[in-house]
Amino acid sequence: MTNSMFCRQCEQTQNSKACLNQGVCGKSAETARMQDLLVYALKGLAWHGHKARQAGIKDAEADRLIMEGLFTTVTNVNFDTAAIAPMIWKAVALRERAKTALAKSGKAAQGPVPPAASFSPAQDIAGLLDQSGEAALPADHKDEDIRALRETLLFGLKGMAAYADHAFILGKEDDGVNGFFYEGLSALTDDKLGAQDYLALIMRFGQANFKCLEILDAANTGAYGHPVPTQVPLGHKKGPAILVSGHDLRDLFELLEQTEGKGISLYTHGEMLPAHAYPKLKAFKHFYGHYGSAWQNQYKEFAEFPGALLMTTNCIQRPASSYTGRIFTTGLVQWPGVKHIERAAGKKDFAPVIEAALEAGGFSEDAPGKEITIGFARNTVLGAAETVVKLVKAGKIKHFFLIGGCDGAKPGRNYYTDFARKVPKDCLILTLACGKFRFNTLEFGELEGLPRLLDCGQCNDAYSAIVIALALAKAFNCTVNELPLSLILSWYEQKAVCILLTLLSLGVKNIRLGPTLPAFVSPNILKALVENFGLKPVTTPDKDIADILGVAAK
Ligand code: FSO
Ligand code: SF4
Repeated sequence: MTNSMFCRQCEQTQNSKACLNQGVCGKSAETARMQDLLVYALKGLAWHGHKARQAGIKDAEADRLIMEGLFTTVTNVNFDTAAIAPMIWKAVALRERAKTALAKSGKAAQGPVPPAASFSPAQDIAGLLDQSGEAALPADHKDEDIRALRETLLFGLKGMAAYADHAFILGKEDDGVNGFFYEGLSALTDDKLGAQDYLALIMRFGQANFKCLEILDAANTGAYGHPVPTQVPLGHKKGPAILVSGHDLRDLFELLEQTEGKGISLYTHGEMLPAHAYPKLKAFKHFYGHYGSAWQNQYKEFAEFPGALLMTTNCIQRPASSYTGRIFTTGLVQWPGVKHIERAAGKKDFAPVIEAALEAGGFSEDAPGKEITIGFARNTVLGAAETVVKLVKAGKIKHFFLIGGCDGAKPGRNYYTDFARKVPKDCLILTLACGKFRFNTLEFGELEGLPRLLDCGQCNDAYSAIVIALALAKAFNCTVNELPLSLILSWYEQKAVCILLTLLSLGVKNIRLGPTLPAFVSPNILKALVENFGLKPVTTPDKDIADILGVAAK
């Protein structure tokens, strides 16, 4: 067993190249290797499963494991090596089930079987870690462009798995999306495929992910209603408190139900902020406000929060000793030693979280603080579409800037704060995901009665932003690229990768991406993205705004 690893799936990767001994995110080499082996086992399951699906044999348990397994390997989700091993054993068992079912149907796979689809996993953690070398990404292919394309597809699939998992939890899935996981993962083992094949597959992936975003939107709005404009206090209320982070609305809903009438106030952190705008969530009187900013500030903000902390999804960081006793994880997010709340018999029992909140005592006084307005998802914005179109035609709204994406810990993200500040007063800003914490408490004022900053929601709500852009294009009888709209995106982890691929598959051009470009994209693939899609790295706010609006830079 060695202590080496190779991971370059997120924006904060070491030296913008790869994490080789320890993840900048806190992921140990052991966890990274176990995650590589899980992805390898999932590719093997997909190889047989894809053939089984083509023969009309489906397996709902395997669909679910692929989703959960891939989501487990997304940045800042699961740091617990021991918790990952059972998923590998299960993937191999389901792989064998698919193989047997195929053989019984008389359609057994012919020809050579890739190693990922035939390996036998060790039965203990040390043995699995020894095996993980063959699953490491550098061993994947000798051609750096093929490796880059395979990683692009894999990371996109990981992001889509997160969205599919959220939708599934609320009772929505799509067979085409489920099927694409098998096709995509299985293609990652096919040495006959060349760059053009992967590029075509990546474009089809973008379409599959668009469908996945659509079912997630239907899941969230179906369960909790369409978000409405909502004022959210950034201060606090006297008494016991629970802070909920991550993206999972069902966890939040169940916790709200279980805390009702107990004198505890609930607060959101990071990506959970948009939850305040959903009618069925905001109906809870004790769902009070938002505390703190984005995920990378949790070390300081969680330490200062005088209550219990619940992580429903990424991004978790190594907990500080000052709050290890009052932080909990649930769903796929896990950290060794942190108490995990499982779903049992269809229900999550948050009693330990509630006890920890009561024990911590909470805030000693009321301090409501500033308020921010959120809730500008597709339903609300499209409700005002007629007015917006008139204002654009009258020259009163000059341009739309979508400044969206993830926040992160590396320096250089002030670009997004400065950009938002410098957007001319006759332009509207749309935003989503945790990158907005760089500027969402600034005063942007109004433009012709519309707030100049429109918060569409989580990264999970990217569908809303895309639907708004498509509806505006329809209203103006033009393409999205002809609209007075520019996309200024910040990326951090693999959900951002899948959203970017969806935008490219929809033909959206001239996206500006930062703060740095992905380390997994090779120079040739980057060249192709620049030539075909006009993808641009961010430069400086002044230069980029001037370039977009066609005026001289200050
Ligand atoms: Fe942020 Fe983390 Fe939502 Fe990501 S909290 S960085 S793209 O997991 O998911 O935007
Ligand atoms: Fe490094 Fe990012 Fe991988 Fe963590 S997820 S090990 S920070 S590249």
